[in-house]
Formats: sequence, C-alpha cells, structure tokens
Amino acid sequence: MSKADAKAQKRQKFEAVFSVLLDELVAHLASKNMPQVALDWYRRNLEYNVPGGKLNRGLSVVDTVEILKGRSLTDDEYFKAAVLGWCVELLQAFFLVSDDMMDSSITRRDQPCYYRLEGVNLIAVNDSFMLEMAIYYLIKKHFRPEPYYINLVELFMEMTYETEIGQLIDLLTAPENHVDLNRFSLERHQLIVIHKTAYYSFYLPVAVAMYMCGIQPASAAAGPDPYELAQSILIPLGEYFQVQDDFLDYAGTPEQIGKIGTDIVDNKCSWCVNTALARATPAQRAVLDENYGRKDAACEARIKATYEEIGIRALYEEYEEAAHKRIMGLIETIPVTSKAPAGQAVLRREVFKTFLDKIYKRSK
Ligand code: DMA
Ligand code: MG
Ligand code: MG
Ligand code: MG
Repeated sequence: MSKADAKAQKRQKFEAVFSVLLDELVAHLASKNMPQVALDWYRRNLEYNVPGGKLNRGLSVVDTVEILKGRSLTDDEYFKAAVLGWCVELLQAFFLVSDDMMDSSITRRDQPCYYRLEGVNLIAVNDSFMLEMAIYYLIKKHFRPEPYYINLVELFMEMTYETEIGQLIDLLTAPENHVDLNRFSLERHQLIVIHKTAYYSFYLPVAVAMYMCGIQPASAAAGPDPYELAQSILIPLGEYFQVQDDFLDYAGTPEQIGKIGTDIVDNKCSWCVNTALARATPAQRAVLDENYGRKDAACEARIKATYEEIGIRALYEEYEEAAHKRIMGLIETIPVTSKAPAGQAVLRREVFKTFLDKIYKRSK
C-alpha cells in the first residue's frame, strides 16, 4: 500500500468512530425529549464543525497511544483512543467557531465560517458551548470507570483555560480601532501563541494518550515528571506551528489553507508583522504604521508589498530551519533506553518525532 493510501485508510477508520459518537450525542439530546428541530440543529452543528479539518490533533492521539504501547491496538483500545482523539477535535471545533466570530473571518475548511450560515449568526455562541460540553459527555460515557478519568477531565478543563487566556491576550493586543504597532513584540507574540495554540494543539493530544496508557505523573513515580518532559518539547513545537499558521495567513492561498487570511486587517500581533517591524527601514515602518489593521483592501495590499520588500519569505525559511533544528535537539534529550517497570509505557522520542514530521514545511 502507498503512503497516501495508508494515510487515507487511517483517516477513514478514525472518521468511522465519529459517526458512532455523532449518533450517541444526538441520541442523548433525544433522550431529553428535545424536539426534532433541536436534534437536527445539533447534528448539523457537529457535522459542519467537527470532522472537516486535517484531523492532525485527533489522529495524533491514536498515533501516540500506538507508539506508547509499542504494538497495534485491540479494537477496544483503538476505539477508546479514537474517542479521545475526537474529544480533542471537539475542543478545536469549539475554539474555531468562536475564534471565527471574534476574528470576523470569512471561510474555514473551504466553506463559509459557521456563524455566517443563514439563520445561525449569534446562535453560534451557544453552539460552540454545546461542542465543548460534548467532550465531557463522551468522556463520562466511555471513561467513567477508569482510574485516569479525573485526570482526563482536569486536563481538558485546564487546556481550555490556557487557550481562553491566550485568546484574551490575542484579542487585547489587537484592538479593532486603535492601531499601535509599538504594543507588538516577538515576546508578546510568543506569550499569545503558547497559550492560544500550543497547549491544546500539541500538549493535549499527547497527554491524553499518556493517561490512557497509564503513565503516572511524577508524584506517583520516581524521577522527572513525564508530563513536564512532554510539555518541554510540545510547547516549543506548538509555538512553531502557530508561526506557520501566521505565515500561511499571509502567504498561503485560500485553496491551500482553506481559509481567507485576516491577520493584517484584524490588527493581529502576528509573527509576520513582528518580523517585519524588526527589519523595517524608517520608510517601511511608516507604511506599516499607516496601513496595518485597516479594514481596507488597498491598505492590506501595501502591507503585503512591504512584507515582500523586507523578504519575509526568506526570513520564514530561516526561522523554520532553526525551529526544526532546535526541536530536534529537544527531542534528543529524551533517553533512548529509558526503561520503565515491566508492561508500563514510557515516553519515546518517536512520539515527538512523528508530530514534528507531520508539520515540518507544511503548506496547509
Ligand atoms: C488560533 O488562532 C487559535 C485558536 C484558539 C483557534 P488564529 O485565529 O490564528 O486561528 P485561525 O488562523 O485558524 O483563524
Ligand atoms: Mg482566527
Ligand atoms: Mg484568532
Ligand atoms: Mg491564524
């Protein structure tokens, strides 16, 4: 089988689990005597917002469980790993529905943003909450008897809080009618992206897989906390991923990335503007000051032309190579021969290497 076929098959198998969960979630509403319109609405919310993305985060849960166990999974193990994978995708859907409203975005995953659908508008606020709570319904239904149940619940809640804090500073650093590029810095950018993206996109999928495989936090085991070790690699990885997202917002075509970039018009503290600010001549700086964050296509075009002049593309390539090298170095700090008590999973380099390979030089 070709690599592409194997990937498609993996995706299909994972998607088959979503159909089961979709029916469970809708059946749960039905059991509360909800009218048919509500059942249909909820089903559309789930179908429109949850399954259409790259599924990197969700599939990473399954991949990580496989790597940690070091063997192929039983049907029951696969199903459970996939449920947790879909919970990560539900969390992502919850964030994206609200993020698109807050960012006034137009398209996502090659379709109109959900809030822009006829008859949806602000109902999307409640719909995003319902996507979030679907996570806890599913975790309870499928994991309540497990010793790690509470760890899963706490982890999802903590990751949600981190992301919300990140979204808050993302939005506060980008006020709609007050452009002041002096507020921006690569330091502020780093703070934003670690919180809004790295925790839930990178640490969360690996940490849920670790809990499912019975890996104990430090208090219960000797030596360094494996969850802290995982974070020390996955947070920089997530930071790199959001720099890619920022670059693609500017340089990617809608056909490539499935969404129309809005960062320049939205006055976002993006990696691109920060990198441009660090290199701009006084004349270029004036153009940035006058045109950034304006709801005007001509202003946006002037910013893009200035990015080209400054050579953002080449600077991005440099950044990407350096980030890749730095993260490979972090991965190599994990001992190859780390041994755990018989039958117990241990963190392995491959967990992180697989994740890094998935995003290195991505164009979508
Ligand atoms: C991503 O920020 C963070 C979250 C929590 C969705 P973003 O607005 O850059 O994402 P996108 O480019 O996908 O709208
Ligand atoms: Mg956005
Ligand atoms: Mg945003
Ligand atoms: Mg973006």
